[in-house]
Amino acid sequence: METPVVALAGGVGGAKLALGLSKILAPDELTVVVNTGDDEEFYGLHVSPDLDTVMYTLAGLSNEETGWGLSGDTFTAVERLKTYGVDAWFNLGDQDLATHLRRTEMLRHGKTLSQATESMRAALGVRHPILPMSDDRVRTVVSTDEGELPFQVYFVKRRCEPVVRSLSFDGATEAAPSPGFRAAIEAARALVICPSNPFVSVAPILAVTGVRDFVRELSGLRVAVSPIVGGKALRGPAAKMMEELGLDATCVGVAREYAGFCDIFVIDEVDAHHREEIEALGMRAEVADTVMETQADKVRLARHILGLKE
Ligand code: FO1
Repeated sequence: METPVVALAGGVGGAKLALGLSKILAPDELTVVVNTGDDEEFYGLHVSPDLDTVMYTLAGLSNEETGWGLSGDTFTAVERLKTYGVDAWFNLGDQDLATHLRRTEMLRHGKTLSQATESMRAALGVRHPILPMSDDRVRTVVSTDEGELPFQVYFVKRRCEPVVRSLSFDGATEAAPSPGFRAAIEAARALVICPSNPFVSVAPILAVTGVRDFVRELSGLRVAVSPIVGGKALRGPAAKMMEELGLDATCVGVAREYAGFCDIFVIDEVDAHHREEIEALGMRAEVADTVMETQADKVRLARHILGLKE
């Protein structure tokens, strides 16, 4: 694979591969573009969960147990909000609060989400660029058997229990890619779609005006990694969502989402028997050990992907 590389990422799964890539590639060889469809205002603050998960992971500060927030954080401020009668179901950690306070203040003073993210990632010592997919407001809405739910209500408050009927990305067609995203994808010699949820992490990025065309026109290698291994999501509701949407909850079902604009689809060793079905979709199937538990796993998968050739 040639550089520079653009990696599209959602939360935890995306952050893991982004970390692996960042251990091999120099800061001018990798740009991580992150979903902001999950962004929401909580307690008066702008929260960007996926941007923060990627930023904290690359800074070595992430909470490995929860997958979100900062390692060793406490929740006394949220407990205090409950004392005031606030229905505080979204847990912002005490240290994490500083990130949301800073971001909100910068946005209120006219800075863009890109500028706020850039300032904080540099302050945390992260050397690789991390960019929001857009500086414009895009919000993922989950249409369920309980009605339309904002993404965080579906995911955190309702613990992904409602049955998903469809997904939409409010504002995506009016949103422009962030300036850095546009520049990075124009310069890119390869694209990696991280093993994030294709419906709620990657789809919002692809829904931003022009992004699908940018990806289609990219001359280098375009590689996607399956977040579904052995018919199960490594994390999160992807498999349950696929079943509810009437899709095949396997790596093949994910591959169908990327057919037409990906050259190589990376599947886990346990899914090697799906190779032919994937190749029938017009993509090359590449078998790898995609489960990333340790840092060595993340670097190993990243190295495998970077070693792919047309
Ligand atoms: N996920 C939860 O399941 N419960 C929480 O209380 C929660 C709080 C939270 C705070 C900050 C943050 O950046 C992320 C947080 N998340 C929480 C995770 C997040 O909502 C989701 O994992 C992502 O949006 C999905 O990628």
